[in-house]
Amino acid sequence: MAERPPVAIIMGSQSDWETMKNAADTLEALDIGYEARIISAHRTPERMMEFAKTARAEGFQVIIAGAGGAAHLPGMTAAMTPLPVFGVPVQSKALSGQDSLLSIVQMPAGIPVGTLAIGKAGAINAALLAAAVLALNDDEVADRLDEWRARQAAAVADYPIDEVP
Ligand code: RP5
Repeated sequence: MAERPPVAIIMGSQSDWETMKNAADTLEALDIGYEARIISAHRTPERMMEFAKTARAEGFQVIIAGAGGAAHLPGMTAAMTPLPVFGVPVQSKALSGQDSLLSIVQMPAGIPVGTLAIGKAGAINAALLAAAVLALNDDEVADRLDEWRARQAAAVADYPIDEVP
């Protein structure tokens, strides 16, 4: 069996990729391997079960799950794997992601999903949180995460300027 990368990015639909690509790009910037897959709790429940039940044995260490609307994917996945699951509420058209957020964040006690912000910020932060988890046992990842933060800090100007409209 081919060894899996440490992070799985799963999402309910192709339409989630625009958001979840931000997690993928952030992992790439940190030189952390990932596999991105479309897995829907509603439309492909058997694919979800197969993935979640085997994720740890396959070699994944952290799962980032993005979904929108009645967003069951992160919670259902977390119910079937001991791996840490970070949920990204995708900004839905009807309710701007409020539905996604509440669906993901309000897990009953016993099965946790670490829930991030709605949309792009949440996807980026899910990747950074995944990196922080991996960094606990990987000094090279820890160093790259430190460098990423240092670059971010260095890019913030001391003083504001007038922007060209
Ligand atoms: C959810 O339904 C997906 O996560 C997506 O955010 C939402 C809408 O999916 P599409 O109708 O765009 O495929 O399962």
